[in-house]
Amino acid sequence: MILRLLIVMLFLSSNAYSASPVVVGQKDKAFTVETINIKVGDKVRFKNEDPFFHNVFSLSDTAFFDLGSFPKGEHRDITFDKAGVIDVECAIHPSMKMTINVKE
Ligand SMILES: [Cu+2]
Repeated sequence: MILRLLIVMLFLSSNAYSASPVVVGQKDKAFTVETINIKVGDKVRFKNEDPFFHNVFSLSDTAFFDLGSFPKGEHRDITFDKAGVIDVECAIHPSMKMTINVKE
């Protein structure tokens, strides 16, 4: 009984943890972090902190996405459900690159 209760508590606390996203900002035409290490099921928030648009995308097999153009102060969230390496870029600023490592 106690073991089952512990498992339920662990499950609930791990869910609460994954609910808060890892923030990757776009500031001064660059990503605020070069690399992040996350786990399958984690959420990443791409937040534009520049006074102009960014268009964050990935052509990686692990996670193929295009967030579209979004202005200052806005963000887009993505939950990563597959392990692997993801190269993230900006369609508007070719020098912008960062990497997401998703582990099981
Ligand atoms: Cu950009």
